[in-house]
Amino acid sequence: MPVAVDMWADQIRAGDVRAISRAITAIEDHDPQSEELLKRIFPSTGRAYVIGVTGAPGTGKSTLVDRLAAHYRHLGEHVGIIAVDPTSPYTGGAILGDRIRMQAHATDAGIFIRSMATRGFLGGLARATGDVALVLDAAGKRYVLVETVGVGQDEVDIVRLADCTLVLLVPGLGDDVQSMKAGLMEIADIFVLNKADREGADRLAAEIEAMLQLVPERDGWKPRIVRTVATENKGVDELAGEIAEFRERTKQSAERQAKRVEHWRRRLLALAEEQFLQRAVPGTQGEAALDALAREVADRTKDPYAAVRELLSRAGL
Ligand SMILES: Nc1nc2c(ncn2[C@@H]2O[C@H](COP(=O)(O)OP(=O)(O)O)[C@@H](O)[C@H]2O)c(=O)[nH]1
Ligand SMILES: [Mg+2]
Repeated sequence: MPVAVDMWADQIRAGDVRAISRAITAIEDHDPQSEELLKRIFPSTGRAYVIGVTGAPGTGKSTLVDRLAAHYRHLGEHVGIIAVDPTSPYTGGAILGDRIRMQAHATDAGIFIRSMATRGFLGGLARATGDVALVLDAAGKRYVLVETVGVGQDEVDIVRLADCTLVLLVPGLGDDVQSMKAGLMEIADIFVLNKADREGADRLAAEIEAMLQLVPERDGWKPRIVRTVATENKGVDELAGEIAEFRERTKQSAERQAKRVEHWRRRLLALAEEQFLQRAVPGTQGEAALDALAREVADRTKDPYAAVRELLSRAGL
């Protein structure tokens, strides 16, 4: 097995599409081999620039990601795309629209697109996405674009793994800045005002501007607003320019360093939690056992400390 995993890691480093696909499936399936693999490829990671693209469904994330990917491909860079969209109906793990996009890029080995199945992760989705990003990083993708719907904590966690976060807003969706989740406002490095061809773009830009007055600058960076019409490829070069400037400005910043440490701190805790749970309440009965314990505590038939004690001893601790 070690030899096989070594070979697999080599294939990934060489950018082999099938090896990458297999790795992602192994991560999604919690295959123990994925851990061995990730250990081997980790030294080859840290070179990709991860761009998170988030916003409500229908704001044009997929369309924009596609255009941005094409932009980077024109520069000769290899690109990886991870689409995480729990609101989309999945058919065998891939969103239909993304499948079509995949076919459009099928002849280009420099671009890798994968939809993540979001079922059955139980909070581990961010971890899985992070691991997939590592695989694409090791495979030589210089840009990794992560599309996610900005709705729940899971999504915010996913976006946290990005080096640069784009938040998409569109005019006239009843998606006013006021109603936007505060969490999303805080993580936006660049606001993309997509569908700028629509009425209400000026008003939305003014609203974002007004809101930005209230947000303190981070590391001397005031989030920018870029107008795009993704379907017509308008504003995409400007957006890439802003991303490049953000990247340059934050390269040496203490904030970025702190963000990376914080990122790994979260991931280490998530990994530890996952591994602990696997030991304490393993297998398919695991969730049920945990539920049963939680119910006992809720019913006051057990105190929480006794329940934790039980979990710890089940894990052999
Ligand atoms: N008018 C207009 N339509 C757009 C624009 N960008 C995307 N769309 C359309 O909006 C719809 C949703 O786009 P999609 O990329 O799937 O959004 P997602 O759900 O955020 O990934 C599609 O029909 C796109 O063609 C834009 O800039 N202007
Ligand atoms: Mg989409």
